[in-house]
Amino acid sequence: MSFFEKLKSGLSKTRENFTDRIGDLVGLGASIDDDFLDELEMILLAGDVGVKTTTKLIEAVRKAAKDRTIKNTQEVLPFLKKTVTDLLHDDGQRMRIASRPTVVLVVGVNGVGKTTTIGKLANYYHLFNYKVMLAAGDTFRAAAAEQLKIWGERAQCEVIAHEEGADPAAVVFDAMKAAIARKVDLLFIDTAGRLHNKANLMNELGKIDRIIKREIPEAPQETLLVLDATTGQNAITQAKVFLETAHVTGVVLTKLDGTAKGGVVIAIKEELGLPVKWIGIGEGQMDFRPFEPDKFVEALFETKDAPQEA
Ligand SMILES: Nc1nc2c(ncn2[C@@H]2O[C@H](COP(=O)(O)OP(=O)(O)O)[C@@H](O)[C@H]2O)c(=O)[nH]1
Ligand SMILES: [Mg+2]
Repeated sequence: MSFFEKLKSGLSKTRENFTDRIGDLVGLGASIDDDFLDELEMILLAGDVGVKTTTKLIEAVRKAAKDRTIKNTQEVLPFLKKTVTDLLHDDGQRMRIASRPTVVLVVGVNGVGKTTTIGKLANYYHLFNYKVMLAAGDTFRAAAAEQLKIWGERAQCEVIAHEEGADPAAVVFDAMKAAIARKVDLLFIDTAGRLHNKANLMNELGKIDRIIKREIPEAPQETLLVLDATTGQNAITQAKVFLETAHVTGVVLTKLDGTAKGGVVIAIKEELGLPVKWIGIGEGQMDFRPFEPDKFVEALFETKDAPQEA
């Protein structure tokens, strides 16, 4: 299966719940009136696109209909497709790997897929011949470091880890020293997500940040917030807490495979002002790609009865 096929199959539930329903609505042949827009709004909200983004999209359709940019309901889907693609475009999409080492801090709540994401990132950059190092900053469970070591072996990169219960800041300190000494291109730092409250989280991330900056003042160059797509709009709520505690530069949206809540991608950009940089569409090492708005929208909006576009 090509990656696009895989993306399409991963997004199939979202498509059924979202694009196909829009397709059905459009198929009814009604004009673009208030009833039509209400229905469309319901579908977008049910697709986890979020209130703010949905309102924006509905207003765009209303205006386009008024301007006669779109003349009938059949033109609504292509119009939405283009509007969503435009919304998702962001110059900051790509990860910047300018200086050596580029430090990438990975944050997010427990279970969203941080460690898996780091493993996939390590593999991805290893394939492009970058020298990668991993830091096991989640010291709450021995299993967390073990999991990271397995990923590290697969990607043939060094993993800096301490024993269970160690201070994450100490792991980060060692990793920073090692990354500089061994001239690695990329250092990915895993963190624990099981922090009970915001004060705790701020404290922990603040400490890690100070340790990193002591070695490299402009690092971490990237702070990736990992969000689980299956949680839909809750992911947005979670993200807001992290935005208050860390300088997040982008989002990794995991578990897009097998969820109907893929519309949350659109909400992330609009409601959080953050680019989605990577997406996870499975548990395997290759089930991971840079987020490309065009391809994503193409996969999302390919309806069962829409003609194939060249
Ligand atoms: N289906 C699917 N599962 C994923 C994806 N990313 C991570 N997982 C699974 O989610 C679970 C939690 O992942 P983990 O990396 O340990 O989360 P962490 O607690 O944030 O480090 C594991 O079972 C992973 O295999 C994904 O893109 N798709
Ligand atoms: Mg983990």
